[in-house]
Amino acid sequence: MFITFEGIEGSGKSTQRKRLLQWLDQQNISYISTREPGGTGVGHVLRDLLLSNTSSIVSNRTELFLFAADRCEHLAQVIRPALARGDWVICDRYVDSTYAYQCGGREHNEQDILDIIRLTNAIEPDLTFLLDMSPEEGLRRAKARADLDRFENEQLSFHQRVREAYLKTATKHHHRFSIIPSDGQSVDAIFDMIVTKINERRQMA
Ligand code: Z5A
Repeated sequence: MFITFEGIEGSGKSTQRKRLLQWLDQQNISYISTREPGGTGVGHVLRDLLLSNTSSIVSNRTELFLFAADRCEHLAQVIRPALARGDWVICDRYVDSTYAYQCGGREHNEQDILDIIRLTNAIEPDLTFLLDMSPEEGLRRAKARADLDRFENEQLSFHQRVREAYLKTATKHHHRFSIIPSDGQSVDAIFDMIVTKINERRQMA
């Protein structure tokens, strides 16, 4: 199974991904855990460029193409080989982040973003968990944890557009999305919803 976690910063993706990895260990399911940007050696370099506050990127188009380049390498080096071996792939952010941040946040033309996503030849995930949260709460958590990166430093309106774009794409791709309302929910309660959904999907397979 190919499972992705999506949501605004601080929404709990990493926390839930780690819980899921423990659960997969208990189930004796072999998996790889990965993320975008930065799932490969090339991706590490791109991640630094994309997230650093001192990055010299000025064009939003450059940013878009760097995320796309990161994904092409990630698919070729990590995701496709793992799925071919029969491993589950658990990925923190993927194509829906490009839609939410570059189309929603940066306000690129929607069709251009869909075309770029198509050109990366991305495999569609089986399940995508959208940890839906108010940007105020997500940013509060992000600020409490560490220095803010280039995206976290954006205005609140940017993060509101990101959230709206996520909800829009989740409605469009409802066959694979599970929207999890995460404001005020405990880590355990969210994880229970995730496992329930995965078990439902396994029974259907
Ligand atoms: N980006 C893009 O623009 N286009 C693309 O195509 C792609 C990405 C792929 C990558 O950042 C950036 O790249 C991202 C979008 C852009 N923008 N930003 N920023 P990232 O993925 O590396 O970083 P992030 O999204 O900001 O992740 P994060 O800050 O690590 O957040 P998280 O993983 O969702 O949350 P967390 O680390 O699990 O939890 C945050 C804190 O909340 C932490 O202290 C937890 O202990 C706490 N937490 C978690 N769950 C709970 C609950 N349920 N209750 C209370 N507290 C909780």
